[in-house]
Amino acid sequence: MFSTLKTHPADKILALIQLYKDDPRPTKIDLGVGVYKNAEGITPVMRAVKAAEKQLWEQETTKSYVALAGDPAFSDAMFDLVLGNAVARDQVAAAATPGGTGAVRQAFEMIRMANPEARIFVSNPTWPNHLSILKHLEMPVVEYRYFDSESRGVDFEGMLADLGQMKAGDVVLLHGCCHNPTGANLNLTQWQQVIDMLLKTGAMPMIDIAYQGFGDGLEEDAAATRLVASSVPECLIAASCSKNFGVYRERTGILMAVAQDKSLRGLTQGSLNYLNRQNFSFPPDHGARLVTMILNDADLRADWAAELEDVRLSMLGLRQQLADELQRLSGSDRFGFIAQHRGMFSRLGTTPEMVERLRAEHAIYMVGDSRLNIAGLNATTVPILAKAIIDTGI
Ligand code: PLP
Ligand code: TYF
Repeated sequence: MFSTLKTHPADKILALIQLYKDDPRPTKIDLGVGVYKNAEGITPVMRAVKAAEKQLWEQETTKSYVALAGDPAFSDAMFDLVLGNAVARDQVAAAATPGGTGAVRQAFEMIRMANPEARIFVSNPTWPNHLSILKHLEMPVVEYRYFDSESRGVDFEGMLADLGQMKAGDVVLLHGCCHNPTGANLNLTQWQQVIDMLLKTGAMPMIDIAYQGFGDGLEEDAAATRLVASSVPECLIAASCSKNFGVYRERTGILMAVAQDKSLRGLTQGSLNYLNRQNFSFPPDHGARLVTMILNDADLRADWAAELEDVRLSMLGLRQQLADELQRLSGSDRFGFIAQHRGMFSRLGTTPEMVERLRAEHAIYMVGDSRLNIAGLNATTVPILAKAIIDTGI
């Protein structure tokens, strides 16, 4: 039986982790996988998470099953965090999932169940897992232009032109904030134009939001998602708590479906429950419970928001430092985009050969498409990276 299995290409981002581990050079710098690291290179457990875990350990009396869609209190708390007042609560169906990836997977399956012909429009480039899951599900994919390799910003004209090809029954996958892998994002005026295009074509948006609080702030990063949700009849939102709560391995995420009205919400909720049951039954609870406790307790929430803000500002500071250093060394503004990008990532826009040279000659690890994790840097390594970029001739 097993001999009939095919080999699968490895995830390039995850493969880098091993390559980095195996590199004996003490000066090596890891700018690969998208995990937040502080200046000491540590991915800390957030203070509020530790405090909630302590409380939970003291108070938890059972680990019996919760519900197929997870704890309704988690759905309520995440609804408030992501959607705020954008839509009515009774319009939204929601189910906890194993991480944001689980939410993405369930969203795609729900789309396929509702319309087997649906084409999924994805940005070029997008997070590789989007493509790999869509391929696994054998769903049709159409790429839309996104990254402008000259400006390293968004090719918005190209994007809108490509989205003009959508029709009713299609879905467009949009990154709610902090685009992965480019770091280039739409402004709210551009989001409004995308919404106008959705209304014109009748296509449905699916928003993947995995970095709320990492870009311009918790509220600011949710603004586009809220604008979309309040403007279109239906949408799907896959949200991850891995990064903004630092609970990566707990697998904490949620899929929310904004339905046209209350009656469709019931049908949609039934489908979310059904899909959870088919794929993994009850979703993981531990991370979701911690998130709920934090969001519902004024002190824990304030402490979490403050720590998250420190994380955000530290990444912004590193961006500015890197952009300034590159300006000094290159005598030009051509790296100014690094300070404009938002979130954990920036795409340098150079070739795989140059990325390979950075690894071979300077022990600097970034993803082959020239995506670098800003949080992998600190004040000492920024000048080392900047010099390596210029020495390599990028
Ligand atoms: N979507 C995007 C764009 C991501 O970058 C990530 C990565 O972390 C996720 C979703 C989901 O992550 P997780 O499944 O770890 O919550
Ligand atoms: O893009 C990243 O680096 C993060 C982490 O298969 C990640 O989103 C990367 C690859 C993967 C799962 C998570």
